[in-house]
Amino acid sequence: MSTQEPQNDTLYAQAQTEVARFIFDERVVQVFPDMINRSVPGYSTILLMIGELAARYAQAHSRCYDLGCSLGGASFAMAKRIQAPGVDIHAIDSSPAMINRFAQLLETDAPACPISLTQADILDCDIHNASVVVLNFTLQFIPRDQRCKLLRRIADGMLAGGILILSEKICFDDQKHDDLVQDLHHFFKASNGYSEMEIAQKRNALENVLLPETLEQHRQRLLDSGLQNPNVWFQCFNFASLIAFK
Ligand code: GEK
Repeated sequence: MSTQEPQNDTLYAQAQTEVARFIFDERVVQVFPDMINRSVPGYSTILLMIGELAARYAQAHSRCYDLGCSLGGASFAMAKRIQAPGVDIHAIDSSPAMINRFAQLLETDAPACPISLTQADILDCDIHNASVVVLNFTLQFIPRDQRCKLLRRIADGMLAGGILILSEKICFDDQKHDDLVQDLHHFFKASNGYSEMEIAQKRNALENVLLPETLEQHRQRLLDSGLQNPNVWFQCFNFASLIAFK
């Protein structure tokens, strides 16, 4: 396991004859904070506000879940702000490299609110007694035909008054608007120092890996899963976060 300091994301800076399918391995872990901040507009604002939402909705003696936690951005944001007694945060990710690095970060910065880490597929995890569930840019990596079942299981494991926060890269039925927001996102990445080649190679790597859907598809699925009032609370170009209530 590497203990190196985080590095700048140069994973796609060199021309590759064949761009491999994107995976969350050790190389991605090393650059992950830089990669997500330079690629996802509003990422730091979303984390800040996940902390605020957890402060409001975490119920005493309940669980908060961070599903597809990566290095624990959302877990740390929640842990810093939760005041309710007896809350613990369950952070789950299928990538061993992510979980190993998150464990190292916890060793140096363990918050008062306990965070437990599990390396597992969120499709197989038990969810219960949940007052706050976070899927921060994770559902987009789950096969589309598995998403309903996962959201039903999440909704079934939630307490009355609990919330689900769902952040996703989204697409639009209106092709003209979809082209515009993709172009604005491209500009955002270029302004953050990514070259045209890096942007293009990363897009190829994510093809058929990151599978976006429309806001309407997300809203309908949340309702079908038994959650209520699904609404967007954050959006920037083709990135949005929704909140839904049990
Ligand atoms: C953050 N939420 O910083 N089971 C568990 N984990 C999974 C699965 C699965 N089936 N599929 C993908 N992952 C984080 C950012 S990143 C988003 C989330 C991004 C994990 C995967 O290993 C990765 O760590 C995470 O979902 C997606 O707030 O990189 O765009």
